[in-house]
Amino acid sequence: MDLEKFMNDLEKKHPGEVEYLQAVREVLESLEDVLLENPQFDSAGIIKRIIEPDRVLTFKVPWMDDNGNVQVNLGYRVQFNNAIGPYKGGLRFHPSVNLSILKFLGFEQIFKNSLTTLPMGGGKGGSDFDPKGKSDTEIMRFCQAFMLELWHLIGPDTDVPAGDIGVGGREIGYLYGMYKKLAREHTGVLTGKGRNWGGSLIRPEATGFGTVYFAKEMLATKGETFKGKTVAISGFGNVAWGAAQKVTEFGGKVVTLSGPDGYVYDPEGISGEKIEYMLELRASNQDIVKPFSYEFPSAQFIQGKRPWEVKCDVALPCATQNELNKEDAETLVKNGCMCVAEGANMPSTPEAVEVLQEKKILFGPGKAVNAGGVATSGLEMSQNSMKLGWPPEEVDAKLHTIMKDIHEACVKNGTEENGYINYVKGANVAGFLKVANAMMDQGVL
Ligand code: NDP
Ligand code: 2IT
Repeated sequence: MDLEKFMNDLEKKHPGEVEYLQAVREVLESLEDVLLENPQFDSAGIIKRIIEPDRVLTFKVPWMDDNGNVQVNLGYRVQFNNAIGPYKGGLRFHPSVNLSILKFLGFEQIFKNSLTTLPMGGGKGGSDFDPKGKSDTEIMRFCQAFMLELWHLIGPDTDVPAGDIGVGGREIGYLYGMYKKLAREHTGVLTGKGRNWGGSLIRPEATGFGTVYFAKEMLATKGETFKGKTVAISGFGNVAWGAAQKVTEFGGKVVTLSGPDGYVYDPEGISGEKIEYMLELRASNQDIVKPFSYEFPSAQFIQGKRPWEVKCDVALPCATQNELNKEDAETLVKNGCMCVAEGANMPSTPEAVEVLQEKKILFGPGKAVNAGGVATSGLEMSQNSMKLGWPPEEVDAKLHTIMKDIHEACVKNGTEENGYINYVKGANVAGFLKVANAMMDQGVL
């Protein structure tokens, strides 16, 4: 396959969809050997089919703000691929949301969901709605208006949305309430639900916990553990919160968090009540991390900078895409960082990944590292189908096993001749093979 020609043609078809094109290129680069060894995939047009979503649904979301003004946002659901299960993936509410971002996330989700070992296809959705500065009632009205359009496109065996940036427990509650009213059904159509109404225990923590379970396996390949390690985390949302908890539990010291305004550096470590305060900060809809430094005097706020300039052993980017670039990667390497594991989706630029891999730093891509969130969503779907709820220890044990299995799949499919584990290749190959074989079995669709 001539990758450059293929990517040129794809760019002509989807001009300007930078993030989507970036995600497709990364996967195709990893699949070179697999495609040579399996010419049947080419004859069945698997690549041409897997890179285009089954369908893209867009709608307008009109709603009224607290001042009585009518606001109109755009809503989307990208149903990408359902070869191995119902479409499954989060909803993102952020002003930066556009089709390119949702297509990149939906595309990544196909392989991530395949890696979880659970039967889930790939999808993603969201809106350019900005939760910043909105009141609780505005958020409720927006969620209700959004669901008024989305509800007939989804279903517990069709398409199961969940949270992502800007969509947490509160939003899932409002969305689910409206779905239930319209469909007149109490089903597992959304995951991340409240514990008393069908949600799985530890789903809020799962992405962050899973990220650290995966990073623990990565460190173990070098005979290392989290004990005594200094850890830099970006973001201060759901994923960063779960990751900070688990790193602390494993004996590591989290020294940074970040927001769009800058980062906080706390040499005494971010643990206990400081981690709990992150929840307050997120729920305030203020979009800034600076108040953390007013609350805790040991924390210093560094405006407009990213946390990667801080000396650390392990870096866990948990905020958003393309937040760790080539220079950041070079700084991390220079400062002796041994492991970068992506809690967010595609936070490292391709140039940053190249630097880390060239220097043989442990590098885990988002679709493997952060798969614990959607895996626990899959467990929530199972519990809903069975009308049962498992205790937290049981869900956590299953999550831990899944993350170990994903790590093993990456090692099996990504270990190079020199012994270096190319987790990017390993995750892409393992995730792809299962979906491609299912597509082969099901005919040209
Ligand atoms: P949250 O909304 O809870 O938090 C997102 C965090 O990233 C916030 O701190 C947010 O700040 C920050 N952020 C957003 N944009 C920027 C930016 N441009 N620069 C710096 N910080 C920014 O979302 P999650 O924690 O759920 O998601 C974080 C990442 O993890 C995303 O990449 C998401 O796709 C991924 N992920 C989430 C999963 C989940 O289950 N929730 C599962 C797997 C992956 P602010 O909102 O103030 O801009
Ligand atoms: O990126 C992701 O994997 C998520 N936001 C979670 C998706 C889900 O369906 O739980």
